[in-house]
Amino acid sequence: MDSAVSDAAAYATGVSPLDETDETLRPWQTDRTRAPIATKIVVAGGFGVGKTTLVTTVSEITPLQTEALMTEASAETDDLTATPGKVTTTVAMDFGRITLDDDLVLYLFGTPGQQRFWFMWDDLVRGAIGAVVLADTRRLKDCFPALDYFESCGLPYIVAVNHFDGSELFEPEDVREALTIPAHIPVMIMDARRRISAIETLLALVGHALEETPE
Ligand SMILES: Nc1nc2c(ncn2[C@@H]2O[C@H](COP(=O)(O)OP(=O)(O)O)[C@@H](O)[C@H]2O)c(=O)[nH]1
Ligand SMILES: [Mg+2]
Repeated sequence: MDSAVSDAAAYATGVSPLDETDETLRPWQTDRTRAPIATKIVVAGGFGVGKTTLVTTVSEITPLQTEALMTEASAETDDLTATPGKVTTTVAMDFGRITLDDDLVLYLFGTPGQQRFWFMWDDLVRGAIGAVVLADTRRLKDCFPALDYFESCGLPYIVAVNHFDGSELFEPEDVREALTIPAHIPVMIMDARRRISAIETLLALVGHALEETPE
């Protein structure tokens, strides 16, 4: 069985993907007095924009992935013109974990991009503190549905442009204007393949979510 599928199967049978033996233990895993603050973050955006890449780049546990090989059956629904090298697609969700500052644990949930899986979104966002909406400047309109969704449900979000090699590099303010993003919402340019860059994006979201929902 393909490993992505077996991971998904383990998840479905209740074996937690956190029971990984290949990770180094974090202080909060051994010292009960250092209970971490655990938060849930959603990573959204159009098809092929880099959601799975971002979760995989930052996760300190082997990310749960539910990638499936794409077949010709999806040729009409999933547009591969901008990502011709893409051979798999996320059919349910991505899941990963990252500890920041030793006591802030982020659980990352990547949404499936395809519209036919949208029935899952209401479940995915439940309990989340915020969302990162990934955008690709070659296909900006692909992130409109995610923007609309978070606007309408009131979940704090930031926009992160995943800059692909060979695509034109825009200033955050140009992207803000093109997407009509309100001034108080951070817009960043990042690279989902670079851990530091992806972590900066997550920190920006955490900061923004704290501002939006003061306790
Ligand atoms: N050049 C470049 N390629 C990327 C970047 N992020 C993702 N990719 C590639 O783009 C493709 C789609 O990414 P993926 O994470 O599967 O997209 P998803 O559908 O949003 O989960 C993959 O082949 C990635 O290797 C990036 O920042 N730069
Ligand atoms: Mg994916």
